[in-house]
Amino acid sequence: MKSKKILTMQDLSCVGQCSLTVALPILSRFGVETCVLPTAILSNHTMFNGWSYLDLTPEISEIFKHWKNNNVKFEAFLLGYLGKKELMDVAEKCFAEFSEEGAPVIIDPVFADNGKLYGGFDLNYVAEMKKLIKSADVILPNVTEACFLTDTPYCEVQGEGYVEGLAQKLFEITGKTVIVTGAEKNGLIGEYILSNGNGEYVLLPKEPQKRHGTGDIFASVFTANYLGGKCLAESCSKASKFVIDCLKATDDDHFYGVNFESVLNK
Ligand code: PXL
Repeated sequence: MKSKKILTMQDLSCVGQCSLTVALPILSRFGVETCVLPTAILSNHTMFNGWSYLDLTPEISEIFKHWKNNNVKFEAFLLGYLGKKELMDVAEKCFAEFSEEGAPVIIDPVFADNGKLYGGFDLNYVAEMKKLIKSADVILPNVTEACFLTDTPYCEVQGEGYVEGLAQKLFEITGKTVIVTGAEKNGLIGEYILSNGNGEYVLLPKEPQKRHGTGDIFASVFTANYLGGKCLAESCSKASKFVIDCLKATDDDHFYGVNFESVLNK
């Protein structure tokens, strides 16, 4: 059976097990033909102590020129860390020019966690992301990103109705499927899915350890399952279980990512 051809647009961090270095192997392993649009090359992700950053935005118009000449089209899009607000316009152009009819756009906004923006981002970036998510069919913000995108104060303890409220506000912006990750309920953690007016939690026991790149892994496994025809809840559940297996397979002193390679090989 022919696999779906996806374009994933995110940075290439040379070291750090995140963004393209997880999306490409995971999507490919799940049988999805994966094309990449690297937005920037970083020496390592931004949780390390300093990083180099080569902005690839100027190259992208050249890339698009050749794709256009060759009539390249994609059947799905997965966006992760972009890095610069100018890339949001580039992303819009990309959907407009290179989309097969009905190709779903999945956007993980990737700019914040634990109540804070990642290094290098500011509120202008958030404002642009608020516009870009209107082009998505599915968005995958974590709770912090959902707060920034809806101008809601971040609360470490998620009270009754808090995540549902965030999802509802995001639905009012996008009109499409909203999946808030890192949602907590009854001592469990997972996703809150709001789609076609129906809200649903997908929850699992909380893993004590936290590692970078797990959001990117979640988005990749989710996307692979979703494109493979699984429903939203099952795609979330498979992706969460995959991330938990990765965390369990990772040594305590491996600080910058997770050992997803061993889980992919199972
Ligand atoms: O995992 C998200 C991510 C992706 N890319 C870069 C990052 C981060 C998170 O910090 O710094 C460059």
